[in-house]
Amino acid sequence: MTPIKECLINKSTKINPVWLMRQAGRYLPEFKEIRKVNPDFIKLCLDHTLAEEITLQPIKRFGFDAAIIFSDILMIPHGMGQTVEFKKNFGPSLGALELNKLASVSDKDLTEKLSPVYQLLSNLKNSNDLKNKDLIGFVGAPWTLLVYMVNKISPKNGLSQEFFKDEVIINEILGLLDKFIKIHIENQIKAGATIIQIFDSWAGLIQNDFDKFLYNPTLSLVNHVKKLGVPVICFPRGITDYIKFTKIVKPSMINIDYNVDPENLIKSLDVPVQGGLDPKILLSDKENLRKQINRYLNIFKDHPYVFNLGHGILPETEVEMVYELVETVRNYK
Ligand code: 1CP
Repeated sequence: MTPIKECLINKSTKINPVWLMRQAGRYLPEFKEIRKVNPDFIKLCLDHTLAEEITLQPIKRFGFDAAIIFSDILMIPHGMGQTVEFKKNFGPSLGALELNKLASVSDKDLTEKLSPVYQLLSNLKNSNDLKNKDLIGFVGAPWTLLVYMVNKISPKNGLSQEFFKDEVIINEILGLLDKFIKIHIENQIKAGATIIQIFDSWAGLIQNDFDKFLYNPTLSLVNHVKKLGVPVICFPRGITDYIKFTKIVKPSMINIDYNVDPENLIKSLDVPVQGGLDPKILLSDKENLRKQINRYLNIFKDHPYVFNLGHGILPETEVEMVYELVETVRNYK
């Protein structure tokens, strides 16, 4: 059994598996080399040979307990026919939202357009580098994808006030997202994903209608993944009530963000936990890094816990610090 599965099943395990969100791409020099000569990000994600190499880069260096496929949450809008571009020093930029066009996309269209992602998973499934490790497939949660599709740029560059004006459109997009995300999940599992993680990176922006934007759509996906017999990790970044979230949504594991107080949380939490460490700690020094890692490991000593970060690893992270992180987690007693 893989270390993460052991953690999910055996509640008294002392194992602390480790992997890092956004471990593939971003900070590794060998990724930057590939990226330099591949300016079209979507095209790179759909090149299964290069995507396989990038997925395995962090595994070869650090021996993490899981590989997360090199892909992106915005592959779904791309698969649904909305243009997605990644601009240097700016981030994603999405094209016009033509509902009629999106509504006419069939299951088969999406599956065909994203077929290199599934090819990537089936190529990785039997890789020697992934013996006794999990292969993590992922999706964006409906809320976060809705934000990008309607806002067209990252909300960190501003969230349009027009956003909630047209309820009919919002409801229609949420319906389409539920359908297409489920297809993407199912295709990934069939191709070899052993765990699915749901990234709700902008969940913290939800101000009202939590049932409609957070709980109901996430629960619908979680139930779908469970029905397919695979564990599901939820990461509703920035929400204030993780306990309520886990009670309603019941993920197999919850990834906490770095604003959560782990000591307080653990008192009333009964699902396995992943993550928490502020990725900025990796930009400090080794002594501080060891101290902060040990703090999380001590708090979760008697709780099933997968070591990870409280958000994606930052592009400016030095490789040396990642070696230190893995060694500290592995040597913890
Ligand atoms: O080199 C580059 O310019 C590309 C950088 C990059 C990479 C490496 C982007 C652009 N996406 C990815 C891959 C990616 N994205 C993975 C694959 C595996 C990995 O890196 O480990 C995953 C899991 C994601 C998920 C993702 N994409 C999220 C959710 C997680 C998170 O960090 O919050 C989000 C929000 C995106 C959108 C996205 N992709 C890329 C950018 C610049 C953005 C926008 C971020 C923003 O709005 O601030």
